[in-house]
Amino acid sequence: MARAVLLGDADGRMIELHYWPTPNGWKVSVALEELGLPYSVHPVNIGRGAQFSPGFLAMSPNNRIPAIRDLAPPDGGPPISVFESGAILEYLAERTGRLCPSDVRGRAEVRQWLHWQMSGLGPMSGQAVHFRRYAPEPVAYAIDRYTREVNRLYGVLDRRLAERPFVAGEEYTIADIAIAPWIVGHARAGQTLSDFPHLERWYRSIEARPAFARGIEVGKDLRIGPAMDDEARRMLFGQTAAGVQAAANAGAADAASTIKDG
Ligand SMILES: N[C@@H](CCC(=O)N[C@@H](CS)C(=O)NCC(=O)O)C(=O)O
Repeated sequence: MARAVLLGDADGRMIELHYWPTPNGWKVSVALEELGLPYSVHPVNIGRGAQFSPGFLAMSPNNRIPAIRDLAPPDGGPPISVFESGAILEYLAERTGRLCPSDVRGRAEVRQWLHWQMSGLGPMSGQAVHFRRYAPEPVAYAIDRYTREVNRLYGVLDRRLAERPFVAGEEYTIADIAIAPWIVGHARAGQTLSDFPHLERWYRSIEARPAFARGIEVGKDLRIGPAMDDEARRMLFGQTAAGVQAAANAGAADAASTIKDG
């Protein structure tokens, strides 16, 4: 029986990207650019509470960007939404059959480095930047602890890249796409790239990819700088279970305007 072919939104864009220009958001904009999938960008102003809007929470119950909605899923069914950047990268790779090898060994390589980024490099770099740039007063122990841990992780990555062009081997994969956006802010995390020559060589080769550059540019004018205002601080750093519930009940900001056509 013929299956209805869903082409996406009115303009034929199959993926909605719910996004703010941060390292976790860039992973998905970079992947979508690399894959050449038609997508629309829906800014979620996390400094103004848009992550608590009911529409966004329905896709991303953890009130964090990024999230996607696939308007034309391959099974022909209703839209599929996915949150967590690692899960989104895996979804897109599976959806397209690209950016991840098909053999069991190659996939295992990609997955372990993807999860290494999700559980280690991302959260530790986030804490390092938080205590180095955003904490209301300097906390030497926290700065030292997270800057050292990020340094250790850069060392792990450097050794890995000493023996292969890309993180998972010979090919550029979603593991590279997960990691590289977190290297963009290496100075903010207290790291010097020239201390890690293999990592630096790899990062320069990725930075030179047009799709990477385009992905990082998506919504760049929206970025929250180091001079974060009080409202953004409260939204981002004051969250508790009760506070998030209250914001969700209040139905915070509307996050549905499109800023870029894919
Ligand atoms: N593990 C999550 C982390 C996502 C995350 O931390 N997103 C931040 C921006 S980089 C965010 O949405 N913050 C909003 C908030 O803290 O409410 C992922 O990789 O998707």
